[in-house]
Amino acid sequence: MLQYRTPAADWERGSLPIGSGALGASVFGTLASERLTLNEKTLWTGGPGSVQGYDFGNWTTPRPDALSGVQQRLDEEGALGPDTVADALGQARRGYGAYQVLGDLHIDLVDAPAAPDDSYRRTLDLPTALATVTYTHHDVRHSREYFASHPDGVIVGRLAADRPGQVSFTLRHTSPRSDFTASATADRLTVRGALKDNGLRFEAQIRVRTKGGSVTAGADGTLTVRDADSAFFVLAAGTDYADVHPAYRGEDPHAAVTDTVDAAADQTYAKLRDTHVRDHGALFGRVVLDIGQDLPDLPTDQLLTRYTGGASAADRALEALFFQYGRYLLIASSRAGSLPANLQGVWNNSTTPPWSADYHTNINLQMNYWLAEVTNLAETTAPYDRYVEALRAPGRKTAREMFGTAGWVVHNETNPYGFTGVHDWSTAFWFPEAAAWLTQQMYEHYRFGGSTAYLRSTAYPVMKEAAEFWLANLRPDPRDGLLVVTPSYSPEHGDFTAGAAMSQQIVHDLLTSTLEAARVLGDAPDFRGRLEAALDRLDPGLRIGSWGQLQEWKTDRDDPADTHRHVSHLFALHPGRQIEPGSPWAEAAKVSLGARGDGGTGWSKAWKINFWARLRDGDHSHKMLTEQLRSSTLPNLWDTHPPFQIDGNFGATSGMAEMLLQSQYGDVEILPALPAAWPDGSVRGLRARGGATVDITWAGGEATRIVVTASRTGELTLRSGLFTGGEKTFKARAGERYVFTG
Ligand code: FUC
Repeated sequence: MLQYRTPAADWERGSLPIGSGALGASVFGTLASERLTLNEKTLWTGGPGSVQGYDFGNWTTPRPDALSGVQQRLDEEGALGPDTVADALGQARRGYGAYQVLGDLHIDLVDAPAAPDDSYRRTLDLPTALATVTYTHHDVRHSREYFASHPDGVIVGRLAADRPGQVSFTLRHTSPRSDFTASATADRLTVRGALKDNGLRFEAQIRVRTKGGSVTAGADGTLTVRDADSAFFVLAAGTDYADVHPAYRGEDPHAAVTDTVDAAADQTYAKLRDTHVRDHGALFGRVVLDIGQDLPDLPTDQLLTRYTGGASAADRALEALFFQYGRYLLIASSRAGSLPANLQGVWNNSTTPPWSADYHTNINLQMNYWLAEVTNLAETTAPYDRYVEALRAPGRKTAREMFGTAGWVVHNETNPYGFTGVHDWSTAFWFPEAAAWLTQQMYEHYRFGGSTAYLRSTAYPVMKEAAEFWLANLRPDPRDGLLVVTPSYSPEHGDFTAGAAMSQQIVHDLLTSTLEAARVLGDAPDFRGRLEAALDRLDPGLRIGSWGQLQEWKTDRDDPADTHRHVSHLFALHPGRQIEPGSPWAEAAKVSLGARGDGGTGWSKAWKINFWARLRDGDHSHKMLTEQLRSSTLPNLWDTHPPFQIDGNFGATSGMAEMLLQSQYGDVEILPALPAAWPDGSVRGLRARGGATVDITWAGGEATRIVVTASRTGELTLRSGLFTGGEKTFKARAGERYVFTG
C-alpha cells in the first residue's frame, strides 16, 4: 500500500493513479475541493483531419534517390553527421498530435477542514486497486474511495461518513481546453466536445447515486448532493477514435458511453467494487514477492526519502512495493479494448505532455512490456499486439514509398494515427529497426505461453512481414561483404554509419525468431531458406574494440568517457538473447556498461538493472535499483526521466524479476542474479519461457525449494545450486506441479 498524510500538492509528484486500461484518473485527495485528473486513452490531437495537415510521416514529395544517395555516401565516407542525413531523409512533422488530458473532476465539499490534521490518510492499495482518502471533521469520520473498473468500464468514487446525512458536495468538470460543453440533468452530468485540432469527438458521462439526501442538476452543468448518508458516482468516457487506417474514426461515442454509465449506475456500489476487486486481484495476486520486507507505518514519501538501499527491512519494503507497483501500473494502463500503455501509461494532466506522451519505439514502448510475461500479466499485452498489428497497414505504405520494398516499418516514435514515417529531429528521426524490435514481445508471448495458435494467427504474420522488410533492405557492406543495415543510427547519438551494433542485433533477433517460428509452423521452405541465407551473411553486430568494449559501431570509435543514457549496443544482452553469459561478448558488454556508468535517466537506470542481471551481477543490479529509487523516483513512486515517464517503473519491475528468474536461452535459471541485499526470501508465480510458473524459496542466498507448475507438456531444464550438477531436466506435463527440495 502507498500511503500519505497529506493531499497531493502537485499532479506529477503526488497524485495517485487508478486506471482501467482505457480510462485513468489521478487522485489528489484535496480536502475542500477534491480533484481527479481524468484520462481517456484515445483522446489525441493530430492525425487525419488535423488543422496542420497530416502525411503519416511519409515524404510529401517523392525522393527517388535520397536513400540510395545516403547509402552511397556512407559506403564512400564511412560516416555522416546526423544533420546531413536529416536534411536528405527527414521532413518537418505535421499533425503528429499529442495525448490530451480529458479534464478534471472536482468534488467541492460544503464543509471540510482547511488543512489535513493527524486524522488524514490517503492510500493506494495495490492488491485491490482502491484509492482512499479518510479524515475526521467535527467528530465525523469521512471517507472517499475510488477505483477504475475494467469489467464495467467506469471510474467509480464513493463518499461516505460514519454519521447519517453528512455527505454534501458538488461535482464539476473543468478542462484546460474550451472545446466542450458540460450539462446536467437529473443525476447525470454530460461532457461533450470535439477537439479543435482534428474534430475527434469525445464524451464523458457521470451519474450519481445517493443513499438518503438528494441530488440536483445545476444549470451550470454541475451535480449537487445534499445531506446524503453516502453517495457514489460512476464515470464513463469515450471518443470516436478507431485504430483503422487511414481515417482512424469510428462510431460517435455517445451511445456506448450512455450504455456503459447506465449499466454501472444500475448496480450497487458494493457489486461494482466487488467485480473490480476480483478482476484486478485475479491478475495482481498471481505474484507474491518476499525479500524480507517489513513495511513500516510510514508515509511512502518518507519511506522513499529514508531509503538508502541498505540492509533495513524498510528498504526491502520500498523495493518490494516498487516491484509490485510496476505490475499494478501495467494492469491499470494496459487492458484489452484500448491502446497500449503510452509514455505515461494512461495518466496525463496536460494538453502538451512531454514527447506528446506518445509511443516512442526506440526503447520506451518496448520497455513498458518487459515485465508483462515474466511477472505473470500476459493478458496485458493484448492492446500492445493490437496496436502493433494496426501499424502494419501504414507501415507497409511507408516501406513502399520510402524504401521501395515490401514489408512494414515504423521509425523512432509513433502516435495512434499510424505515423510510421519520419520527422526531422536529426538524432531521433531515423530508426526503421523499430518494427522488428516491436515484434520481439509478440514472439516472447509465444515463448512464454506456448500457444501455436497465437503464433500462427497473431505474432508470426507481423514478424514475417517485418522480416520481409529486412530481407529486402539489408545491403552488402563493400568493405567485407557482410549484410548490413544502412543507413544505421545507434539511438540517439553519434554519426550515421552502416551496420551499427544495435541495428544488426535487432535484425539478427528478428530473423532468428522468425526462422524458429517458421519451423514451428512449417512455413514454406523457400522462405526459411531466405532467412537462413540472410542470417549466414548477416553482420552479427558483435565486435570487441580496443579497450575491451563491445563496439557500438562497426568501426572502433567508442569513447570510454561516453555516458549516454542509451546503451543500445547491449541489445543482444537484453532484451535480446544473442549474447550468452560467460562468452567474450558478455565480458565486453560488462566493460561497455561499466564505462557508461550508473547514472542516466529513469528508464536508462531501469535498463541497467536488467543488463546487470543478465550479466549475473545481482549486486550491481541492486545498485542500479538503489540509484533509480534514490534519484529517479517521485514521491508517488512514478518514475521520472525527468519528467514523469512510466517506462522506468516497468523496466525496474522487469529488472527485479530478471534477478530472480531468467529463461531467455531456453533453460529456466533460478536466482541467476540474487543480490546480497536479499539473502532470504521467496517469490511465487513468476513465469518462465516454456510454460512454467515458478515459485522459489531461498535462504542464505541459495534456493531451498523450487515449485514448478507446467502449463505445457514438454522437457524443462531447471538450473540451480539446489540440484546435483547444477541442473535438472525432466519431462513436465501440462497441469502438473513439481516440487524440488534439494
Ligand atoms: C527516447 C529517449 C529519451 C526519452 C524519449 C521519450 O527518445 O532517448 O530519453 O525517453 O524517448
